[in-house]
Amino acid sequence: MSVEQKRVLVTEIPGPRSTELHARKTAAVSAGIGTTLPVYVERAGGGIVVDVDGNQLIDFGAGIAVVSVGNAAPRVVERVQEQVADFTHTCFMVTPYEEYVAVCEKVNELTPGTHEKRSALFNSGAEAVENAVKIARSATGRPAIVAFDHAYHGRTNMTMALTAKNMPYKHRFGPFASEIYRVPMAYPFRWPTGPENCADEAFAEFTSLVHAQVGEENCAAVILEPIQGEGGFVVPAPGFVARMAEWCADHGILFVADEIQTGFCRTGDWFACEAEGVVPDLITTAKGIAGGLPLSGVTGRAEIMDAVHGGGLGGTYGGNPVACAAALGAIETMQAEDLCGAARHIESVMRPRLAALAERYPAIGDVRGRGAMLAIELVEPGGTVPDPALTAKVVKACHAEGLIALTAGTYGNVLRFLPPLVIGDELLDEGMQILENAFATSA
Ligand code: PLZ
Repeated sequence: MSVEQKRVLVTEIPGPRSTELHARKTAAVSAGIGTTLPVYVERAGGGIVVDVDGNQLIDFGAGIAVVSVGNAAPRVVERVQEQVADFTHTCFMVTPYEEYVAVCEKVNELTPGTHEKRSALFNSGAEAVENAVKIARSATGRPAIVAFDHAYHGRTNMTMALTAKNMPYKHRFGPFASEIYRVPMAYPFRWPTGPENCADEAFAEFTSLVHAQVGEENCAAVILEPIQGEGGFVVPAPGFVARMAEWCADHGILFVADEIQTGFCRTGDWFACEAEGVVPDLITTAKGIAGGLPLSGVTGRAEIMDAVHGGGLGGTYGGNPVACAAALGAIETMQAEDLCGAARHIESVMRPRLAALAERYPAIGDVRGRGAMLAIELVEPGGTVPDPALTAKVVKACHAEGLIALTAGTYGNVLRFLPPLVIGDELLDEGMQILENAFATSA
């Protein structure tokens, strides 16, 4: 690895060069584009991000669950360099190329279920979700799509409609796409009658709302993140997803798993649905698939994916050859280095320490997630009243010590951890130590 796997702080965070660049950003870039941590990056690899001031930060964000194989992962770099020198673009819909087909073959093989599958490739996660909706409507001839409380599916018009949270994603951006219906999420920590009743009651509410407010025969698809991402790493109550998927199948409703954040080894399996034993009809993927290059996909049952008329799906750049080459390198890395195993190892290191932290600080109301997708939810002790102020304070303290940490959650009170799966134990330990210190000084 070309970047030394060591945290180094040589200036305050952000340092003077980053601050200078940030002033240029403010003058040149739309204020609508936010910044979590204004350190400007020069290089990155493994579990380290190097900034323009020479600081080396520990990465617990992986660019929001993207560089699971590490930044500039050797197999990704090699394949991209070869591809970029051969050709950069022809448009797959005009004159196709093998790399696109090879990515589809791989994803068809790796996603849950042994049935015949087809895939289509796009550029961003939101674009994959848009296309899953198009495919589901076309295949079923039905209009309605059901999404969940706390869901996040993107920032385009259709995906804003599917996304639950107003600020910052939807505020003043309406009107939104129609025929989107929302149902409660089986969110154990916040279920009004307690976590033990969550799966049963959420399932009952789901079926009752779909029946009464949508009508099963009007419903094309239900879309769910098997572990919610931006919504706060909400793990649905055990059994909920399987019952819901089975009920959908009984009513000719497609079950779409949005695995854009959870997919490609992140949760310790290739896809998070596997832990529930659920085989979705359609799966959306992006983020981890291509080691940092923009690529996304929809994968599903052949008869659904092929129901769309010829030429009905596509886009100029969808499945760009360089992004496909990166994906082949990333997937090869996941297989060769057993990154599903690495994600489970990360959980075995982090979860006990998060649990111990929760014992010490009653503001930590819940520790949850799976694999290398873990989170803590911060509340006023003893209850469920969100504490976004403490969350912001802790994350700021982490940043100041050179740990890239992210928040999430409808109420902005979740600290989430998404390290690259190739991070070493020393950095993982040091990152946890920084988090523990941040609680000691903030809580
Ligand atoms: N579905 C489950 O997590 C992207 C969003 C960051 P795009 N999550 C990170 C931000 O603030 O924009 C995401 C996701 C799930 C869809 C998406 C959308 O993927 O590649 O950002 O379009």
